[in-house]
Amino acid sequence: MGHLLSLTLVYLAYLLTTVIASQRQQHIVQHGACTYTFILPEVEHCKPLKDFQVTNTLQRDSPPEDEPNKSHSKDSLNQEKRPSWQQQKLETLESTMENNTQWLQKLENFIQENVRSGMEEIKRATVHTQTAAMLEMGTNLLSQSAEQTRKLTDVETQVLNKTSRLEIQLLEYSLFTNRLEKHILLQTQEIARLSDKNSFLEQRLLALEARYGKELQDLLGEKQQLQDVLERHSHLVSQLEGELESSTLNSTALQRQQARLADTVEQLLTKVSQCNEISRKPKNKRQTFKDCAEILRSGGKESGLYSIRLHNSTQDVKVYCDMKTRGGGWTVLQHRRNGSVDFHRRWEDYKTGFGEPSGEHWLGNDIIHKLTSSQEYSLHIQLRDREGNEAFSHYDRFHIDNEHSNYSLHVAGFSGTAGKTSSFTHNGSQFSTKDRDNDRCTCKCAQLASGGWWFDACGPSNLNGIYYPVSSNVVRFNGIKWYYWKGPNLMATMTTMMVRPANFK
Ligand SMILES: *[C@@H]1O[C@H](CO)[C@@H](O)[C@H](O)[C@H]1NC(C)=O
Ligand SMILES: *[C@@H]1O[C@H](CO)[C@@H](O)[C@H](O)[C@H]1NC(C)=O
Ligand SMILES: *[C@@H]1O[C@H](CO)[C@@H](O)[C@H](O)[C@H]1NC(C)=O
Ligand SMILES: *[C@@H]1O[C@H](CO)[C@@H](O)[C@H](O)[C@H]1NC(C)=O
Ligand SMILES: *[C@@H]1O[C@H](CO)[C@@H](O)[C@H](O)[C@H]1NC(C)=O
Ligand SMILES: *[C@@H]1O[C@H](CO)[C@@H](O)[C@H](O)[C@H]1NC(C)=O
Ligand SMILES: *[C@@H]1O[C@H](CO)[C@@H](O)[C@H](O)[C@H]1NC(C)=O
Ligand SMILES: CC(=O)N[C@H]1CO[C@H](CO)[C@@H](O)[C@@H]1O
Repeated sequence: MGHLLSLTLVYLAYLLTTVIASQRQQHIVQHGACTYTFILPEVEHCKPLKDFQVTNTLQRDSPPEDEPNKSHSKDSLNQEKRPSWQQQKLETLESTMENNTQWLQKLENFIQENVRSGMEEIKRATVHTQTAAMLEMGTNLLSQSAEQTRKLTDVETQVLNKTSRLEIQLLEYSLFTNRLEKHILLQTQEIARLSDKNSFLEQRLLALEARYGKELQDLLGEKQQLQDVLERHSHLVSQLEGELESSTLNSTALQRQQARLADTVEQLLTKVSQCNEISRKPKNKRQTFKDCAEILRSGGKESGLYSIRLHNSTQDVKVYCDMKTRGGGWTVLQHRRNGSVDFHRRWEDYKTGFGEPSGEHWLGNDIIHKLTSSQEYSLHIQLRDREGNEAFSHYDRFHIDNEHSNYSLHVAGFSGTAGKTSSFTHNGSQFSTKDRDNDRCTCKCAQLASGGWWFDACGPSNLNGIYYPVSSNVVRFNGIKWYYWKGPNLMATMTTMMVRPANFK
């Protein structure tokens, strides 16, 4: 805008210069880097028009004569008296003045006209200049945009290429997705079917649960009743036991009385026989034996079943006596021969014994303890394999502790043909069954090897293992084992454990 303004001013100055003669008074204006020179018109330098002859006549600053004024009238009156050339000159001056005035007006009009047209021209010129610049810029922009367009086209091509590839991939994916969807649909149907089935089953299960719950409730009720009955019965039993004990005591007392009576009767009989000289021997009292050795000594020469009475006990125990092996007199503790008896049993069974003394059996840990702790006993173990080979292991000393010590084993003085080394576990090994684990293994040997035995971890022997009837090459870790005779897989057809007083004969 400033530029335009200064241009306008310059142009104005130019016009003034062309209209008015040169070498006029100049006004210089400094505007920034530009210098503007204004040449102003001056009246005294104005060139008169062709009729304008009089110069310097206006130097006198007097009003025109033609204006009517009282004072001028006076002058006019005076001038009328003056000579006519003066009058003429005055008139000429007046017309010149008028022409000058007109000329000035014309000039003014001309200047105004010119200024207007100049302004328009300036405007037009500015527009032209700017249009050119714009055109150039436009050309530049066009070329640049052409370049850009080309690049864009390249990019577009690439993008199209990629897009088409992506589209192909997308198509593949959508195919794949379709397949998956179908698959999923099938699976969903399958699941729905299964869940239907499941819910049906659940209903049935619930029904069953309800029914069984009720039955369980009933059973629990019955159990409670039974428990009550059992409690009452056990109470009765304990009462009866108490009574039995006292009656036993009573019977002992009676026996003593009987003995005394028998003595008296004997004395009386002796007296009678003495009197009547009839010699009559009293009948043999029923004798009790503490083991088979005593029975052998008192005349029992046949192997078989006998009754013994343990030390400090009133109870008779049925045992099998071996009267043949190495002089006989053996009380049999354990015997196996055909696997008819299950030896994988609980602590209580091993405590009290099981099986029949005539066949396969375990005499009972309590009995063995009482028997072997009443005096010193030796142990004889007789074994037979499938080929009929027999062998034995002998221990000069054998006893086991009571139940409180878990029937700990104590043996000494090993000898025999069933292995050069004793297959028993260490002194002091405790007895274990499937329900009482006292071994020195993190495992449960009684469950692993089966049966009840003095396991260590789990040790080289177990004569109470499972009796395998058929020979096989398979190593049975839970079979009958006497390791230092036949390895881990003995497959014995017969085992016997029996004791006899250490000082026998
Ligand atoms: C004429 O002249 C007188 C005095 O000379 C002046 O007062 C008066 O205003 C004049 N009249 C005109 C019309 O100029
Ligand atoms: C897409 O570009 C690859 C290289 O990037 C070229 O091999 C292929 O021919 C192009 N495909 C099309 C349709 O232009
Ligand atoms: C045992 O004998 C005593 C008297 O000696 C008697 O009072 C008691 O009732 C008897 N007990 C039984 C169970 O017979
Ligand atoms: C047998 O009983 C007596 C006394 O009644 C007791 O001193 C002894 O220790 C008992 N013996 C055994 C092996 O229980
Ligand atoms: C095992 O031996 C006993 C005693 O001889 C016999 O009663 C039983 O029937 C036998 N059992 C088998 C399975 O051989
Ligand atoms: C015997 O075994 C039981 C567990 O079976 C155990 O608590 C107890 O300590 C054992 N007795 C001895 C003397 O080790
Ligand atoms: C086992 O203990 C007994 C005593 O209870 C002892 O006489 C015997 O020598 C011991 N045997 C071994 C092999 O330590
Ligand atoms: C004195 C003089 O020059 N007068 C002239 C003024 O202008 C008219 C017309 O333009 C002429 O006719 C006069 O002669």
